[in-house]
Amino acid sequence: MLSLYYYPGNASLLPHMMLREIGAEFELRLVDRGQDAQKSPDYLKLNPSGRIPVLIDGDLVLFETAAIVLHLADRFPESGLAPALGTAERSEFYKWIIHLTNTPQTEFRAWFYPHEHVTDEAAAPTVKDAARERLDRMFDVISAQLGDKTWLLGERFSAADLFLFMLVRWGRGMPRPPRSIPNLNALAERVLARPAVQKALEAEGLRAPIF
Ligand SMILES: N[C@@H](CCC(=O)N[C@@H](CS)C(=O)NCC(=O)O)C(=O)O
Repeated sequence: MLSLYYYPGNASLLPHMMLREIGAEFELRLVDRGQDAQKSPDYLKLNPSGRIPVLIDGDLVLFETAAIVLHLADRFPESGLAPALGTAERSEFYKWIIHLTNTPQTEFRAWFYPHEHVTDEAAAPTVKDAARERLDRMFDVISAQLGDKTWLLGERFSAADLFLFMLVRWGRGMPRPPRSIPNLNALAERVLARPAVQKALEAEGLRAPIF
């Protein structure tokens, strides 16, 4: 049995959407951020960083969203959420998962949690502003790479598109939201139209406007 520790709209949304795409049997376990449950002793045993998500797969306890993505893609190859091993497409897939996790996803931490990056709280707004500028540039780079392709890998949908969808969603409160970039908006709309994605959003209680 698979269990996903989640909070609505958090990084857990990505593996949640994958589990729905796969059609796997799984349970959702809410981490109550209102109570700081991600910092509770029980949760820290699962993820010592105190961050969401965690996936339990039998005896395996996995934290780090990108690791969970790669694990699920390998565990359910028939889902087609990643190209076949050993292909050039698979390497492109790795590129995107790693780029999205360690470039924009990491930058979003500075945007959402600027106080973590300062010793003087008064400086937090400038950290947020600088994160916004970097995120704007990052989304421009992703948009240029995507071009007029349907999905990040071209004609083939993959978990990387779910990842990008989640990040576009996270940027909805930015002065220049990523959805204002036409090809990013079009990709996010295509992802949003997928029945599995609709189910995940509904289960997390996320309603329009989604991004
Ligand atoms: N690198 C981690 C980052 C996870 C992360 O930052 N999760 C956020 C929610 S999106 C979180 O747990 N925030 C609450 C906190 O840091 O206390 C991953 O990808 O799993």
